[in-house]
Amino acid sequence: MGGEEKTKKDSQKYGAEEIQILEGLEPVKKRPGMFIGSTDINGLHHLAWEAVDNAIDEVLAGHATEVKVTVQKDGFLSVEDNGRGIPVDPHPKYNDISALTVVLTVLHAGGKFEKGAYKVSGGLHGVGISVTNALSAVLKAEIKRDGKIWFQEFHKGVPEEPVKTIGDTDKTGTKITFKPDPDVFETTEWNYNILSSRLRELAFLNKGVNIILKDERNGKKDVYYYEGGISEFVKYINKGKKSISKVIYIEKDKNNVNVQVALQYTVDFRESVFSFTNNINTHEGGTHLTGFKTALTRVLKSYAEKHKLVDQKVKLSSEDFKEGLTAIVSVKVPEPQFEGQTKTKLGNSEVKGIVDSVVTEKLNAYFEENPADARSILRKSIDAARAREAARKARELVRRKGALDTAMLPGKLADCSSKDTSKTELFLVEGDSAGGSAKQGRSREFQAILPLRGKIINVEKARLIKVLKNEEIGTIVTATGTGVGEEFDISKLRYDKIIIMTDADVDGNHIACLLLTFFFRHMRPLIEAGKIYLAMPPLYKISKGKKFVYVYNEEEKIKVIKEFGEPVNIQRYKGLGEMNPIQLWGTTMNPETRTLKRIEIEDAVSADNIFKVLMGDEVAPRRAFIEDHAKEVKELDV
Ligand code: 0RA
Repeated sequence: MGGEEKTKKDSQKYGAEEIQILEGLEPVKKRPGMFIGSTDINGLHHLAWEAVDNAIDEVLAGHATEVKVTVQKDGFLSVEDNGRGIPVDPHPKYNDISALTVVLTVLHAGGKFEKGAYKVSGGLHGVGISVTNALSAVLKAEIKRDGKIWFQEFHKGVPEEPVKTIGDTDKTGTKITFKPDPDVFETTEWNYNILSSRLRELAFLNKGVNIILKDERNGKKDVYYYEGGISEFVKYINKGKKSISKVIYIEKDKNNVNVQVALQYTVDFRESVFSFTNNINTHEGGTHLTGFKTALTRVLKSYAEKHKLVDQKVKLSSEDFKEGLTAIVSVKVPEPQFEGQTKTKLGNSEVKGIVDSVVTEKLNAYFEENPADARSILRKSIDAARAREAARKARELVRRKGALDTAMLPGKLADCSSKDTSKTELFLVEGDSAGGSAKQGRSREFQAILPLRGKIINVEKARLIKVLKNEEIGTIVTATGTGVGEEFDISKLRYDKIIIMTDADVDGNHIACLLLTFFFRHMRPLIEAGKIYLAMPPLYKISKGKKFVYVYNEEEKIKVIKEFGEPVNIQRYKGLGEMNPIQLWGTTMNPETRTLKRIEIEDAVSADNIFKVLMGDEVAPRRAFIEDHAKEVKELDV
């Protein structure tokens, strides 16, 4: 409110053009979501991406070598590059107001100075640095050029005073320092993980760019620089996996489109393919990805035929070339068209043919020179074709079971009586004794219990066919009702929440991770829809006389002991099985008092990596995963 008042008062000093500038950012302030997607933590970081994209553009144009991002202690974040510096001279179209002011106060003014140079920013980002300015409580621009340091400060997008000089310098560059507006954002706290994974990704996607991330809140620092670009991205994703080919790197400019592809096969059974357009992760794929897959399939198939590597009985399909494939497809397109539900699908039809022809040409040449790689890839693809046929049969079996309603539900399942799937919950419970307590303690109407007693297969280390034959997995799939893999259908989900309830110990964590990995690999939409939760059983019961409380972590324990005053009686729960049905209900299952953690996985690249690390033989990272990816949901409104 105060901001609006001020705008009006100040505007009396300005002429028509200045008023246009002052009012130019109003749409952004009125509807921030339209410009940055949301006002949650993702929208917050979007402010940084606008500034970073501009700095990266300056590097890609060949004028800068370095981008430095610094999180300050006071909520400010700065983005600095050593490029030419945003021009500060009077802009004739805007009544000779400094070009810097125009860039920061006029929507989409960023690219108007230079025609022809193609900007990589676009699509989701690329709304311009003026949006960052509009949604910042304070933004300071410091420009080094023409021997001087130029400075201008803005409050909620409104300049405090015209651009001024504050010193001399022989350097050039741009530094934008800003503090997001707390009236706009749900949170204004910068998240190091979000910043670092995106900056690392940008360094992979733009080889030779030097990106420095510093966090002055805790002294953390990371430097990202990859000479090999996306080849190193593929190596990073494949770290710890056994490869069966070298990393194959393809790059070519064709019809104004820059095509870069890096791929490698490993002994894994999964596919990890990520595509990008102008540095934006095209989650939904598009023409570049189609072009790549078409070419890869055609080249490998014709190599197999030409060298008589495959007999008549096996029919290779594009599916079979996915197994163990890790690839990055990155294109830079002058005028990208983004389509799809989340505007992350590349639509430009010409790009399909361009990528197809570039990949066909280079891959053919590569395999002629590296026949050993071609042969080991094809050996794996032929294996996959044989396994595919077997998997089809196995899937059908599971589907047939799942399709038949309650009559075919697994015997171990204690189902709930309500059919209202907006309220029902399925508890996956470790062990028979805990399963028994849960069955007795539950709310029978809305809560179903599936005790898991057998061994859960590690899906990272097995083909789908074997996964589905695993009894525990089979019963989970049947109970949820959705089917699995290609047949997966979330509309058939029989529960609103699927809650993993395991002991709070090493084994319990391992089982939770195995289940999460399965959901991530084969029923990912359940995670994306926020349907998967972890139950949080208490670690201790602390009592003194007749008073007692359950505590869920070590911090709480210390607090309660202080509150009660020593001596207190501390009972440690080693497992769910130690609680009687009433206790289990009260502490862990009752929607009115329990705490659940919802599993959220935002970034597929890092999640992919995490699961790989997680399901290796080390125990420690599992705990870290749960901490990082589970968001606490207190359910007070149920
Ligand atoms: C247009 C023209 C010129 C520089 C820039 C844009 C520029 C923008 C940003 C945004 C962040 N860092 C930047 N660095 C440069 C300069 C034209 C000239 O010097 O002739």
